[in-house]
Amino acid sequence: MIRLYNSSFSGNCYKIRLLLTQLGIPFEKIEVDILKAESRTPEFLAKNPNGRIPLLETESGQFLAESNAIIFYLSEGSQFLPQDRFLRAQVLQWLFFEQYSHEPYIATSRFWISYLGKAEEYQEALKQKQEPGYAALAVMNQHLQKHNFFVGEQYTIADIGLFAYTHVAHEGNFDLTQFPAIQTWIKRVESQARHISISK
Ligand SMILES: N[C@@H](CCC(=O)N[C@@H](CS)C(=O)NCC(=O)O)C(=O)O
Repeated sequence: MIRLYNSSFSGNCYKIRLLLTQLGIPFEKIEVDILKAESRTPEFLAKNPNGRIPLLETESGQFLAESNAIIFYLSEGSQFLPQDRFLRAQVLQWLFFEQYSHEPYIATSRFWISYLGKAEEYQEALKQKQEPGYAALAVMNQHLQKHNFFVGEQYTIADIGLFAYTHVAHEGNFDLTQFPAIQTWIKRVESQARHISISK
């Protein structure tokens, strides 16, 4: 059985849990406490030298890190990844956008505020995350004003990748009320078959 080295709070891990559930693929969750540096032990580093979760262990014992690489791998041949070459590249475009322009601002703010409870301590750094975080949300909102989903008018892993931290952006002090198209898209994603919440 597939194994997921997981943290229940992590949006990056949630991407994998959501996709595996929607694909109907059973998997074993192995909880890794990152606050106790369990992803930095020699045993874990032997599996992922980058010392981070999520980490997927395939049935044949191969290890794959990076959330968006994992969902790309798992979705191959499914309805969640288009066949068309250009649409596949657009999926990657949004997944790279998520990692470079979105996650470092929105996910990190959420981690400091809602997981570590250190809003005061990180006040200055949090302030600096606001502008680029809102810029990413504005790009998404603009796209979603004209489209139901991110790629090819169908629910794909691009939506899963971006949904993970966007729907909990308020936990990082980002206000989504000024982005009505994102709010509608969130409801659309949540209404997909076999959707599970981040707490599952
Ligand atoms: N780009 C990576 C980010 C992975 C990442 O930052 N994971 C965090 C939890 S969400 C982690 O493992 N932190 C523990 C550490 O850095 O020691 C991905 O998309 O999977």
